[in-house]
Amino acid sequence: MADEKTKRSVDPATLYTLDLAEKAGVETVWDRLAAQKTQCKFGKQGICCRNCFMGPCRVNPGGKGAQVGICGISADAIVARNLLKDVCVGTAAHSDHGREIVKALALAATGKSDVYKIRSPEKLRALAEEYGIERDGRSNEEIAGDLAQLFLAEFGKQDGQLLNVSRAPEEQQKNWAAAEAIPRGIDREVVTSMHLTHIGVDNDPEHLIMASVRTSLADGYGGSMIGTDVSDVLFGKPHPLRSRVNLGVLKADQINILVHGHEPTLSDVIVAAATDPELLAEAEAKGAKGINLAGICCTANEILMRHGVPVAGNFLQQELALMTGAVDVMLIDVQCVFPALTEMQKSVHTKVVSTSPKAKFPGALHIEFHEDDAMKTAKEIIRVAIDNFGNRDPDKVDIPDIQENLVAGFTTEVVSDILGGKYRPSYRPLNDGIATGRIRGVAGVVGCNNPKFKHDEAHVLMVKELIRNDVLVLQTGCSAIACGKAGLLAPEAALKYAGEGIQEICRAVGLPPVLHLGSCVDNTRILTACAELVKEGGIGDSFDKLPAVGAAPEWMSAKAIAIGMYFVGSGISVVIGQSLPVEGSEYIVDLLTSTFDKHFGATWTFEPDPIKAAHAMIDHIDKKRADLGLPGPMYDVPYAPKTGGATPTAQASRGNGAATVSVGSCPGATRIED
Ligand code: NFS
Repeated sequence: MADEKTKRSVDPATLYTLDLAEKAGVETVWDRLAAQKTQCKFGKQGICCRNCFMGPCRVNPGGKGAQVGICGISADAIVARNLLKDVCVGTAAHSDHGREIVKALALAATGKSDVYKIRSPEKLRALAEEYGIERDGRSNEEIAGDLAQLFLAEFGKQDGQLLNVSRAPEEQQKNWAAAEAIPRGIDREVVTSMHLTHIGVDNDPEHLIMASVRTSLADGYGGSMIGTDVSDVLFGKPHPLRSRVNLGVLKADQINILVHGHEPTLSDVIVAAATDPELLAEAEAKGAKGINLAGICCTANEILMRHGVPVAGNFLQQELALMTGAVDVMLIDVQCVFPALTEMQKSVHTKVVSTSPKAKFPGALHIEFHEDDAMKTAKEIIRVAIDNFGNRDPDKVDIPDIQENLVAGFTTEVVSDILGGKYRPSYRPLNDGIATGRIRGVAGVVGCNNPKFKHDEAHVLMVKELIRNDVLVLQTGCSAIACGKAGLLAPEAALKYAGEGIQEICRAVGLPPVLHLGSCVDNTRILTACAELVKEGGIGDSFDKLPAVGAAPEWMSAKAIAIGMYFVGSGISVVIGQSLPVEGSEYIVDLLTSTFDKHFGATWTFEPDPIKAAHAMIDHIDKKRADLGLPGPMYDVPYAPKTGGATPTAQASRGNGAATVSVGSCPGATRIED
């Protein structure tokens, strides 16, 4: 295989199918990245302003050319305003997802839906208790109706504060109040922040950044947190289960349906429909040995967590899955879906079926999904796959025989149940493990793939180095899928990769060293788990004091920025691979990477080398331990050498202070002096 190609991924199934794509002359995301040539540095640094149409303006702080925009706005404010817009987009995406799930809860409350039911009355009643909803003598449906209305009101609330703000420790709430960052209503924060970014409104850089914190908190403690809680009520609370991951989960002799996107309202129903005896009989009549369901991206994580449905791959594998020639339908809904899929389907027999009223893909077969008709739509889509099975060319089916075992299904509650035993749920053993230094600390490693980085490499290297140093790792999203493919979520990973301390804990309480907590919306499980650590006591009485840290080494989406911002705003420092698009303003870089510590007790760090990033995370954990007066790690091991850093692909990302990328795609643009 050509050297150039092996630079693209560490995953053998990805390399195998990349080879298939090359032989078929089919373009992939890596080819399209290369076709971009050099990317616009003004955009990358956040100093391109398109907020009014006197522009677009490009400013070049400290260099040649314009120092301010045509309206007179400073580079600092342009950068802050652009970042705020990104946070709005990410928050809107998560929160709109959350809204749909609450609407499905309202439907379940009517008792008339054949698919949406209260599958976790326990969680429903726990939430009702938390929010003061009457439970005695009332049916689950009655309670669910009240809960749905309460949550819907969170989206439309105008003033006051979101209910879940009170789930955060007091210190965080004080910090937010001081920074005017307490989120009022979910939709309100997005709309108000978008207003702030209009020409001639807010141009105070710090004020804009605080608005981005407030908006991101409306995601973390609003849309996303509600989305996770209600998904548990509707689709069942996840429990640890075994499954498999990577393209080898596709089956040559069965009808393969891949679900790709984010919303469990559809994918969960597809899981039920795929076992319908009538449909199975129809599949058999067409010569298939069954209906095989698998997933890509976060919708895969949703049905993996609750049903053990195998995961075919993460973000950068969505096109390559089609190259196996074995996917009869790829069902897409919203977020992280390449428009290129509809072009890709032309070279194979796959039918791409779009389902969301919010996302149409020209060239896809559009079968619109509505919650009140969910099962009928799910069956219709499965029938498209059954019919399309006959169009498969068996000679072109080429599924890499590559898959890994994994364990998923961890939640805030599950960790407590496992540690404390079913009748005495508790975080005490975990807190004790951390306090003694057997576990050095906790790291959330989450987020996307990005073709600017060698696919999966940064996730895998970072997580291996963390667990080797006795840091317990919590994962979600495409990062969890990456580590699953590398065998890090398998039960035997502790013995193979973890340090002695983690091994002892894993043996004693039966936890793996890397816990899969679900989709990106489920990053809120990390917040609620941290709240439990604080409540249990002994390792810090607020989030910013915990020996805990977050990372998104291969991030690429606006959602990732919103997530990072609500973690940092919550006092949990975050290390990301490529920098945020803020480097056109030294003031904003300094605010996010340093001054934020005074406001929130946490900062952003930009570090593309995952080993260096892991070491920065461990150092951060050690500092938090020292601040708390906790002993050092029980089993200290030397750091791994820093030579195994992430490999940038065609479009090199930059490390701190190492920018050399020239401006190419803005006509008339000149290079910015670094
Ligand atoms: Ni998260 Fe999920 Fe993956 Fe990134 Fe996209 S699927 S919500 S944004 S790419 S982790």
